[in-house]
Amino acid sequence: MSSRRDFLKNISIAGGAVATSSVSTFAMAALPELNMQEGPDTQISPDPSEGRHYHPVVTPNGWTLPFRMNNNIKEFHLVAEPVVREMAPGFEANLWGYNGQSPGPTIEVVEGDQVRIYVTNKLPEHTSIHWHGQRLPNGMDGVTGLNQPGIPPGKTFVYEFVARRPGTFMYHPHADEMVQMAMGMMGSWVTHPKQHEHSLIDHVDRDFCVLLNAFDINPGARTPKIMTMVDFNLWGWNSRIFPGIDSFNVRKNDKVRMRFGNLTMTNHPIHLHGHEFVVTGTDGGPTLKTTRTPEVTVDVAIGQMRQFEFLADEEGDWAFHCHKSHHTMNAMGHDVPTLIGVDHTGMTAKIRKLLPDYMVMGERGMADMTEMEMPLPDNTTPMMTGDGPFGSVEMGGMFSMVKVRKDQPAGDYSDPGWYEHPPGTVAFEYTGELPDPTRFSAG
Ligand SMILES: [Cu+2]
Repeated sequence: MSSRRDFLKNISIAGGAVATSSVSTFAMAALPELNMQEGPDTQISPDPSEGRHYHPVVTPNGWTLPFRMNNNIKEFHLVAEPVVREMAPGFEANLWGYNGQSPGPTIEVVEGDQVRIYVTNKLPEHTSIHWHGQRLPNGMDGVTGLNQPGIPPGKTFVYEFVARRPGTFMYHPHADEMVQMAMGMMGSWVTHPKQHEHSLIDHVDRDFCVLLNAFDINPGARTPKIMTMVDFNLWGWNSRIFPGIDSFNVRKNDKVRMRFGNLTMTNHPIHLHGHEFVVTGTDGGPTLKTTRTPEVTVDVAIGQMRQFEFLADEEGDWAFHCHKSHHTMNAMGHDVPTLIGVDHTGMTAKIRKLLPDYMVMGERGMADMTEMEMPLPDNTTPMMTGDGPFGSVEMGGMFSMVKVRKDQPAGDYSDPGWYEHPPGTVAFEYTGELPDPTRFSAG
């Protein structure tokens, strides 16, 4: 922990989201300043004060790593280390990550930038970083054993390459990969286009960056089970689970870009309500305009990145989630029998004589789970939860909202609260006569 305290001395007051513009010439010879992030609040990056200009992305519940310019080279400093990540209020996980959090900070550069990244290893085993999707010299590709030796604990390696293509990329270890990725080691990388006008890359008003994650952490535990291959129980965006994921707040008629990367071991069909979008990019770069068709769900397969864009022209609080229904649940067991239709009359009282906390679940479906007072272990989030204006949203995991408002002040993208529906625009109860439905009869 002492080295950790040394890092803390270097944290900038605004949580690290400040470019390091006042580095002395003497310091230029040393490692770039180490910026750390301690909490899960979304940090908004200012426009860059050095290097080529770009419009920074927003990493929900995350941040962008500040850089310094050193003789025209853009320098970053990443530290691989154990971290504590609050995945939702009341639930912390012991993960591995970078610079204080998991996922690591987003790295933002401009096409053509010469980039130098110092990587210090504070893990108990060796690591490396693979720059997923980048064109770079083979020896900078980060595969331990193949392209470089692993970075031993306590050592710092330097990666250097030109960010040749604009687009959305990811970074992650290519050393003991199963363990290190199961522990949360990953980050986003955005290369902004060099030209202000690009034929395939439009200007957007809001630009969001999300990494999909899967963890297997038993209720009450804090450390992921690293051997899990399929049966994960926590599905996150930027290592947060609903209701811990910030909403995506936009103004009506904003052009919005979403960048989703998948370093889990299954695919995630990401679904947006109330709007259509087009896929404008993959990890291979911007898509051709002729390939762009309207969609409301895009499957982000394993090891893929998908970038999609839409005009936010419908006001409201629009659900935005993975469409795998098990991925919008928090920790649960999968070996529970289906009890719909089973008559439990009298059984609970009998079993409670033996197990005082016993509850019957599922005989009317699982929605009761959101209201019941089943005792949960400490450091656990209910499996479906999240209060909305009409009750429980009954969601967990990979779920958030796109909040579209016409009266959001310019430049203010704070959470506007719940949408106030115009009168007569909310589904309502029918209270008239209910005639017997006419049913089809084969006779
Ligand atoms: Cu999913």
